Amino acid sequence: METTLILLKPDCVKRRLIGKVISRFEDKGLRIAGMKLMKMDEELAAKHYEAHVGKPFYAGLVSFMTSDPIVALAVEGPNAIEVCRNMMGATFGFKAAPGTIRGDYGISNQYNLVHGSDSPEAAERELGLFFPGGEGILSWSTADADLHACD
Ligand code: IDP
Ligand code: MG
Repeated sequence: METTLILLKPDCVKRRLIGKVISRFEDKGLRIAGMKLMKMDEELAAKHYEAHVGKPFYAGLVSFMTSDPIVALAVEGPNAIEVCRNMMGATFGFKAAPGTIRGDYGISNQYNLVHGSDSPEAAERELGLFFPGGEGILSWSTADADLHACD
C-alpha cells in the first residue's frame, strides 16, 4: 500500500475540472486520504520543485503554481505512485496518450493539470510539504475496500 501526493494545478481548478479529475482516481479504486484547497506560496513552490531549479521553465512554473489555488491530495492504494503517474500520462499534454488525464484534458507543456510524486522517496518528501506531520491525512475504509485489496 502506498500514499502519493497529487496536486490539481491552477489550470485544473480554474477550468472547474476538480471533480472530473478526482473522479478518475476514485473510480480507479484509490482512496482520498487527504484533500486541501489552498494557494501555494513561493517558499512551498521552491521546496516542491527544488529538483528543477536552474531549468529554463523553472521561473514560469513557480509563477504558474502560485498564481491561483490548487488542490493537494493524499491518494492511497496498492502501487498508488505508479498507478497515478500512469493515469496522469506523459508530462506534455500534446504527448500524453488519450485516456490519461493530461491526454484527455490538455495540450500544453506547462498547463498540464496534475502533479504526481514520481517515487516513494518523492512521495514521502512531498506529502511532508503539503501535509506536515501527517496532519489532514485520515485513516478510514472505503465501502468497497475488500474489492481493491491485493493478496
Ligand atoms: P512531471 O510533472 O510529469 O513529473 P517534470 O519534468 O517533473 O514533469 O516537470 C514538472 C512540471 O514542470 C511539469 O509538470 C510542467 O508543468 C512543467 N514543465 C516541465 N517541462 C517543461 C517545459 O519544457 N516547458 C514548460 N513547462 C515545463
Ligand atoms: Mg516531476
